[in-house]
Amino acid sequence: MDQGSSHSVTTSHRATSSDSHYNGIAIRNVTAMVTDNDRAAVTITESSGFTLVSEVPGGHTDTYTVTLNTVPTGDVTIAVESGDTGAVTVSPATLTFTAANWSTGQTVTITVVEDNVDQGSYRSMTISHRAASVDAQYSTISIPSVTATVVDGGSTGPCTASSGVQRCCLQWR
Ligand SMILES: [Ca+2]
Ligand SMILES: [Ca+2]
Repeated sequence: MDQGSSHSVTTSHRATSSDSHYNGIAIRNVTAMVTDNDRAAVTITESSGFTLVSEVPGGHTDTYTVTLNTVPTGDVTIAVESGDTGAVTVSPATLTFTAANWSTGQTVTITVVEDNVDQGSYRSMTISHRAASVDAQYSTISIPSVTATVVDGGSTGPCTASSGVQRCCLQWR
């Protein structure tokens, strides 16, 4: 049940005892903040914590998984879109989550497009996600995008960027 991001719960107590000093005595109420963990959300987990593909053989693909955080009231489809299909492609293009498989990670594979064109040492591509569902919580949800680092085949430049690029250069240069 979704009850908002958080709400307070008041627990009252009253003692029962054969000791007349304690029987029926009022005990101070306890109020606790309860965080609702039933809020609709989509979790994206990048393998190794980042997404990087390289035009150099051996590094063409990378993957990440997608799961829902709550049981949807209807099927949820998530469209996966590459910001530049001339640079990277995605597969599959659509993920479908049901009340039966919502918590099972579905894998998206990112594949670099080998174009034999020197485009500089690396570029960042955005992979975006858009949900559709009869479940209003999921049809309106904002899903984080994935940033894929694309290393060019002609790259010989110094590795000065993020850890993902550095690892790639160590591995593939
Ligand atoms: Ca990865
Ligand atoms: Ca290229």
